[in-house]
Amino acid sequence: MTNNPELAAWIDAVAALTTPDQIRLVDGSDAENDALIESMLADGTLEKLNEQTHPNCFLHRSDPSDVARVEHLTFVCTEDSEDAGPNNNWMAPEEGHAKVDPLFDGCMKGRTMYVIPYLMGPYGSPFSRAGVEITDSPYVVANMRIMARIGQRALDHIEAGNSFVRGLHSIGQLDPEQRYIMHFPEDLMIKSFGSGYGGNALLGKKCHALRIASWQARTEGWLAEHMLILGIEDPAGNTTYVAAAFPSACGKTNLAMLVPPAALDGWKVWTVGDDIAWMHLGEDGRLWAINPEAGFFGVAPGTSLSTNPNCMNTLGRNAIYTNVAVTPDGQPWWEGIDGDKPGELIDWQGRPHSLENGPAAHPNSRFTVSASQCPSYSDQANEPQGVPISALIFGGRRSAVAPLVFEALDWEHGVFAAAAVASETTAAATGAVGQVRRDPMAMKPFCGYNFADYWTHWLGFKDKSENLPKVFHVNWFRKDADGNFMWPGFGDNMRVLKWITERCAGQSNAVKTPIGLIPNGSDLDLSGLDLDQKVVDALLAIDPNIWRTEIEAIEEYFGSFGERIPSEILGQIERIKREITESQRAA
Ligand code: OXD
Ligand code: MN
Repeated sequence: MTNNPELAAWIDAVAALTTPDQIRLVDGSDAENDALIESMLADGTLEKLNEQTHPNCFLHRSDPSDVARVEHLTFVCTEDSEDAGPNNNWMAPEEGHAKVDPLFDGCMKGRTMYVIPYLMGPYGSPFSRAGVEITDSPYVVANMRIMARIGQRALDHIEAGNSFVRGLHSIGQLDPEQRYIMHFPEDLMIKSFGSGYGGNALLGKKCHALRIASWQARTEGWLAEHMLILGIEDPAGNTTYVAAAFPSACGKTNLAMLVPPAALDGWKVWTVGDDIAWMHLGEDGRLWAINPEAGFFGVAPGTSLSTNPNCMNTLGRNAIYTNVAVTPDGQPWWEGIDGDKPGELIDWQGRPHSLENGPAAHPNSRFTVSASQCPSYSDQANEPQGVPISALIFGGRRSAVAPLVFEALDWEHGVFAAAAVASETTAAATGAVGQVRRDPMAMKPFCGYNFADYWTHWLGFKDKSENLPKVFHVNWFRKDADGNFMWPGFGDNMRVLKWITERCAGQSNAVKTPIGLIPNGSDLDLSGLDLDQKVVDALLAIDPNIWRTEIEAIEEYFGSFGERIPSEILGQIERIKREITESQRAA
């Protein structure tokens, strides 16, 4: 199967443990994919959607107990618990293996074991990394084929002597009581059992490209982040690249594919990635970013021609839909899609839709589709060196407190502001929705090591370069007293992106406040937007009393990291508190 002795030995060991009926090395070819799809149609894993309206599209309904990432069952197994940190569930590696290995024992009996060599990142990039996922799920194979670069070229990369991450996955019996997503960063290894869903099962994505890669990135001096990457082209044809981190289901895919409003004629957005960025310092001191993924695994509900036309024009063909509803004529359907709700629908569990059963599409229903189909896909997306990043943007879903946008005073303050991000939880993970939690750099579920060490790693970049990106914080989700969103969001977010590019070019103004640099209402291009000046002022206002409480909450959160917390972070807290007091005295 392979001339790499380490890989061959691991495949043999896994086969001996899991006892599959057959073993297949996945080559990623069309013929192989067609045969897999046929077998999944035959056994009901997939359903064919309307070929006229959605050519080559399929629906998968997952087990109803297996619909999202399971953070409480996700572990980072390091020798020293302090290395995993309070931000992760921890187990000693020995204990982690002892917990899952018995579950894998014989689990592939009667099944085929697929060996998927994959590459995260463009072919020929010095920053791309390989992995091998062994799985008993053909659905995982079909999704990995879209999300990563799989098959012979990935195997060639491994056989050329490059290191690879070993990921073992079985759906087991899809029993939530026997579900574990285990990471062994010291051994570049993942073991995932009992789930067939998204980030739990497509191991190249969250497990490898974020948890394991963030560990490698710290050791090797780069950054693996939960960020979209986009290019903003101005009317003169200059493109500024930015990377932006938002928690799951907070609009990364929409921002990555944004279509500017008509009033901002001549501006364009180019999509490089919608979920993950790997960034390295270039010789010029700038951060250069690649998207390790090749596809989008996006949240379906809310996606429409008005919220994300580029996405709608991406996902109408060659896509796998998971847990969406279907119309009587076999078209995928979800809450928020264009048009009137059809009178009859089959819901995500395959039942005739009835409101008593909740939404027709699961709130975390997804589409998997190749990035190359996206009309706004950047011609730089496969550049081996990546794209140079001028701004890093962080944000969360906050109905109160955080203003529409602020710019950090410098790198150190930017790292603090990113580490202090809070956001309301969404359906992307199991658990309560709508609760504010700290989600530093949008990496709470994904940082494969102690957050305090992670912030130290981030802060360390200031000693390595004088050419780092500017840092911004945004919040599209402020609500008024009646619970309505105050900012239109979606395409109109271009107005904020425009101000950000202007700031990167040393243009446009800002006012200094204790929490950062805020635009005046007149600094934002609001042409063609019918928004009351009072609303704009409220979106940009910093209330010192609210911010004092916020800083206290941030301080308490950082306190949970004990002595490892970098002094610069504590210094920022003191500075902001002092400046809030001074501003109140002056007022
Ligand atoms: C994702 C997530 O699937 O963040 O990208 O949950
Ligand atoms: Mn994500």
